[in-house]
Amino acid sequence: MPMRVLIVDDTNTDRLLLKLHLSKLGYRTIEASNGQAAIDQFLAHSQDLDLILMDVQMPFMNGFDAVRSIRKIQEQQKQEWLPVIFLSASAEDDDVEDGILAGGDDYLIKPISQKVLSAKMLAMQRIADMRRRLVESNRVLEELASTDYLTGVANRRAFEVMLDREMSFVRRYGSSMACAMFDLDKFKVVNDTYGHDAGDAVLVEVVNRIKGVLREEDIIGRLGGEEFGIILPKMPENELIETFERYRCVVAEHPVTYGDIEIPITASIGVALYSGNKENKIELLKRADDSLYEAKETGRNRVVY
Ligand code: GH3
Ligand code: MG
Ligand code: MG
Ligand code: MG
Repeated sequence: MPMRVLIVDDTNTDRLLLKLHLSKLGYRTIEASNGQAAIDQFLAHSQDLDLILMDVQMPFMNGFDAVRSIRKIQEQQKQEWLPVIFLSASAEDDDVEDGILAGGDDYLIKPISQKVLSAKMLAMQRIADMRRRLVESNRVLEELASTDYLTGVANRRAFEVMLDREMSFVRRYGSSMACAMFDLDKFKVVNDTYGHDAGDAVLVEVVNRIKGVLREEDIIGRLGGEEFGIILPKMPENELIETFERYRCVVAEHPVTYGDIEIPITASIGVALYSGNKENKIELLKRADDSLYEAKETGRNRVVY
């Protein structure tokens, strides 16, 4: 997709010349004839805009003010940086400095050489591409850093961040939520009997079964090994046991098929209810873990609240 450029200039002929020049070079263009119109165009097209060429002297709102507003909007909306080149009749050092301080990336003095403008635009494009790659690789890294590799659910770090967030929702809005620790029973035996790969397949299948019965807003994370955390926001106390019994059953009711072997599997679940007391996430998890311990002690394959 060719770069899309917003041309801002109050002088019709200047705008037209730029437009012709850029079209010849294969760029797509949109236009505005003053600062306020430039902001409007920016708001309407910010998803599909690669560069702004901004005149400085314009009625109503000058180019510097327009760019200051655009930068503020971008910051508030956490948008990517959009390159801006000022095109100005003034060659004063102070104006060049003001332009860069206002958020411009470059400042060219009119009359503009078409060759220089093309070269500068290329440089801007290069920087914009680099930024885009950086933003994308940060996104990928962030996802990797918060996902469990085997099962694809949140890892412990990401789970705890979400737990913190859900707990503060409860404190703010006064609802209640469930936090559970979910641990496969005698899983070491599964590994010892069928091999580690079979164990991995069981972990993946169990997670898929649980995900199949979770609501959209529910959260599951792998806390370690064969132990998972579950958060059920807006969960009333009287539905707790019934809900987690369903999760227990969905694991226990059918063995997991691995190749031509059938691996029976059960899980124990320790549940804690959170209704907004002063506990932190570690203390809440500890309560769930205490319930889990009790579930294990009293025979496994059960829910303890
Ligand atoms: P309990 O009912 O008391 O929970 O017994 P358990 O055997 O499940 O518990 P224990 O903590 O003794 O053993 C957990 C086992 O889980 C041991 C470890 O090898 C296995 N495990 C942990 N992570 C993985 C994994 O990613 N893949 C596989 N295949 N096994 C794992
Ligand atoms: Mg002007
Ligand atoms: Mg276990
Ligand atoms: Mg365990």
